[in-house]
Amino acid sequence: MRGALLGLALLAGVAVTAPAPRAASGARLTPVILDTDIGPDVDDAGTVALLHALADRGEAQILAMANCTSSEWGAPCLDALNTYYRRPNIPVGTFKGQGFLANPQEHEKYNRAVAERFPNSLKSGRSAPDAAVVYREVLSAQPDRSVTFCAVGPLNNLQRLLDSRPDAFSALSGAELVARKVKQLYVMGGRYPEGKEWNFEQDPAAAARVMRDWPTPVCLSGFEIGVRVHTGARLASEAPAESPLRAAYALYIGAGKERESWDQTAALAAVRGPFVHWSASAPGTVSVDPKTGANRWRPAAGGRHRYLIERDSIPRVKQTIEELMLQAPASPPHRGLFARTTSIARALRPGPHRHSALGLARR
Ligand SMILES: [Ca+2]
Repeated sequence: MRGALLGLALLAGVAVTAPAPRAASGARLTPVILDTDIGPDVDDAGTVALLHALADRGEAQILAMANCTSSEWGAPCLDALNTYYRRPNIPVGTFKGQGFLANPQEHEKYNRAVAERFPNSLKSGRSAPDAAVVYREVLSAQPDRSVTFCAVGPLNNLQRLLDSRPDAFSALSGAELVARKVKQLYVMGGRYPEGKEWNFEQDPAAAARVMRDWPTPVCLSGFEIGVRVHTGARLASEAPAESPLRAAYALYIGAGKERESWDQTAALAAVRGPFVHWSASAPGTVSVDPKTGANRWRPAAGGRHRYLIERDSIPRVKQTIEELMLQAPASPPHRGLFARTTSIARALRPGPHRHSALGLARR
């Protein structure tokens, strides 16, 4: 099956470079870096859980994560999820500049609670290193053309990586380092073949720059792919009370309710490739208006950009994503690890719908 998919990928012109490391099962292991705006929406938390599940299944290796908002709670929220999933040592960076959200406090419906109430070693984004520095350090230690980047928020961190200068980790510029070490980029962003979507609109200049200059093949999961895949309702009844993922969904949308799965689709395709659950467009070029974030894909021979196209039924994609989000961490919790979570577990008993003034119109 893998061979057939590889052949399909080759025929379709998808980048196939140096073989990835093999998991114990013999399957290809996708080394992945996740860039996320965790906080303004909750599918980012679902995506972190999904990546850990894929790592526990021997399909992915999580190299690093970074938060791309200005919220001080994004990085510790990521660290808390990583700690719950038994990978507390994943490097976590954060955007250090003034970000795209005018008032980050309005977008902290769950990331602050998870950061404050679930074990993690960062406590605040102020203790997290700069995302571009984390990316440079991690990339410099990887085999050439091996790393899969997955970006599920605005692209300001990726823009800063491209703009980064030689440092103690690498004599290469950011763009050179990406060209050397990265195999491919998956992005949740835009609509296809054209339209407008929240991630590109938040930092249109960054989206335009990354789409224009990112030197590897890019596969995009547009708004239309995740919008019909609703997940998260089962967490309230099937995930343990000490799960920070369950807490995140309950705080964001209300226990037992569902949310669109924009970001999970990009991460699932990043790890498994575009053709396992979807198909992909022909090669082309995505252009983004640097003022409005509106995007357009045009076919182009030798183009680096493809977008996902629905193939599997919506219920089937939903089930795949939900099973991964509900997958328990691979080993039992460390004794005492959840001592501080009892108050949030109590707070998260099913109750009135909790979503606040932010509402549900993310995009
Ligand atoms: Ca996101």
